[in-house]
Amino acid sequence: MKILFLEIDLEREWAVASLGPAFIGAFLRHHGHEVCVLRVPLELSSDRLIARIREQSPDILGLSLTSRQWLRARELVRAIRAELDIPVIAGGLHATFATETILQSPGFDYACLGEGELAMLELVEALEKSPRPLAGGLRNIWKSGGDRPELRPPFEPIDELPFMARDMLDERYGVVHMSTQRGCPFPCTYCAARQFNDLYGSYAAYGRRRSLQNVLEELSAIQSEGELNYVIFLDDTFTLNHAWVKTFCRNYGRYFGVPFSLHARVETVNQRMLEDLAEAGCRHITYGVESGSERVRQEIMHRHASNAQFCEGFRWTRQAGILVTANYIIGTPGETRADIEQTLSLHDDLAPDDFGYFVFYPYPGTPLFHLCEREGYLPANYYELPANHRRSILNLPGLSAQDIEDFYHRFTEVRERDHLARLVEHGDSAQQQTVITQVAQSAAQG
Ligand code: B12
Ligand code: SF4
Repeated sequence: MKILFLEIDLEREWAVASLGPAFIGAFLRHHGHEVCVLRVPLELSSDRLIARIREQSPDILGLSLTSRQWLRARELVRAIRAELDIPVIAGGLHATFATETILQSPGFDYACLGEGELAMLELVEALEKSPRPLAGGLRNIWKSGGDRPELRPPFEPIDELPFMARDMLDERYGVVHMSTQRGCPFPCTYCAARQFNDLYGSYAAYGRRRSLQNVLEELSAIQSEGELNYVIFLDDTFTLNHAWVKTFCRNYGRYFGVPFSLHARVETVNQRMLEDLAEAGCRHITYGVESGSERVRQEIMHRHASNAQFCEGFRWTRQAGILVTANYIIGTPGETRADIEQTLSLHDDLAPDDFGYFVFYPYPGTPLFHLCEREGYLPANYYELPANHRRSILNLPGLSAQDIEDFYHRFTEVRERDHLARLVEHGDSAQQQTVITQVAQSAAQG
C-alpha cells in the first residue's frame, strides 16, 4: 500500500518535519509498503494540495498533529475529503488527547492513540485485505463513530525499530536530529509529552532508551551515507541516565566528535557530567526553568529543583564552555504578578546565553488543562482558538490578559537588553545600532 503523510506547516521559516511519521515510515517501508511525505507550506492552497495528492495517488493519508497544527489540519482535511475518497488517520499528541474532537470533524476516519508503528502497520494491512469501512477492533486505532480502542504495550525492544526515514525529515546542511529515548519520568503538570506515561499507566515501562550501540550505529549510517555536521538530540531529558551519558561521551567523542546540542533538567546534571559532555562536543544545552517562583514551580508545576540548583547548574554549564538557553512560561494558572517578577529576577541571576519565553497554553490531557477546565478558566470555544504561546486564552482570577501581555513585553525588552549587552561585550557596533533601532521601534509600538 502507499501511505502519504502530510506535514502541516505553520511557519514560513524552515523547521524539521515531525519525527513520528519518520519512525512510522521507516517501519512501514521495512514491511514492504511505500511511504512518502508531503510538506504543506502556508502558501499551498487546498486546491493545489489536492492536485498534488491526486498525482501521488496514495491509499491512505496520515497526519501527525500537535495542538497547534490542529486547526489548519482540520480545514485541509475537510477540503481534501470533499474531493477525494482516501481514508485519513491522525496521530501524535493532539490526536491522542483530543481524539473525540478530531473524529467528529469531517474527513477524519481514524485516530491513533499513543505509539503508531505497529498500530499503523495493522491498519494498513487490514485496509489492504478488506474494503472500508473496517469493523474496528484494532488496538490503538480509534475509528470515527466507534469505541475507544484498547492499547497495545509500548514497543519493545526499542532497538528493533528501524532508524527514522531521514528523507521524510527534510534535514539540511548535515544537521541531523536524533531521538534516543521515549517517555519522560518527570511529573510536570503543564507538559503534554509526559502524558504518554499516564496513557500507558497500566504498562509499567513506557520510558525506554535505545542502547548506545544502536544510537552510534545510526550516526555511523548517516555519516557513511551523507553529511554529519551537527547533531540535535531532541530527547526530552538527554541527561536522565548517568551511566548511559558517560559511555555516550566516551564513544561519541572518539568516533564522531561533531558538535551537538541537547535538552536537560538541572537536577539531572552535575559538574563532571557537563565537562564530559563538553569534551565529547556538546556546544549547547536548553534547560526548562519555567518560573523563578519556587512556589509556582513546586506547588503548581510539580518541579522540585530550587533556584539555587538552577544557578549552580547554569554556572557549571557555562564553566564547561557550553552555551546555555533557558525557557520560561508566563501566565500559569495560580501565578501572580509577583511570581513573574521573580522569574525576571531569577533570569538575571542565571544570565543564560539565550532564552525563550512562552505564554502558558493548556495542552489537552495535562493536569493543568484539567485544572483550567474544572475552574472555568478555559473559554467555551477552546478547540476553535489557535494553540499559541503569545497570548493567553485563559480567564485567570489572579492575572489579567493585560498583565500577561505586559510581562510578555518585559521579557522582550530583557531579550533585547541581553542581546545588546553581548554585542557591547564583543564590540560589534554595526549590530549594536541595529538592535538599538529595533528596541526603539518596539518601544514606540508600546
Ligand atoms: C521534536 C519536537 C519538535 C520538533 C519537531 C516537531 C514534531 N512534531 O516532531 C520542532 C523543533 C519542529 C518542534 C516545534 C514545536 N514544538 Co515540539 N516537540 C518535539 C519533541 C521534543 C519530540 C517529538 C518527537 O519527535 N517525539 C518522538 C516521536 C517518535 O514521538 P511522537 O511524535 O509522539 O510520535 C509517535 C506517536 O505520537 C505516534 N504518531 C505521531 N504522529 C503520528 C501520525 C500518525 C498518522 C500515526 C498513526 C501515529 C503518529 O506514533 C509515533 C511513533 O510511535 C516533543 C516532546 C515529546 N516528547 O513529544 C515536543 C512537543 C511535541 N512540542 C511541543 C510544542 C508546544 C512545540 C512548539 C509549539 C514549540 C514552541 N513553543 O514554539 C513548536 C511547534 C510545533 C508544531 N509544528 O506544532 C509540544 C506539543 C504539545 C501539544 N499537545 O501540541 C511537545 C509535546 C512538548 C511538550 N512537552 O509540551 N517540536
Ligand atoms: S522534564 Fe520536560 S519532558 Fe519531562 S515532564 Fe517535564 S517538561 Fe515534560
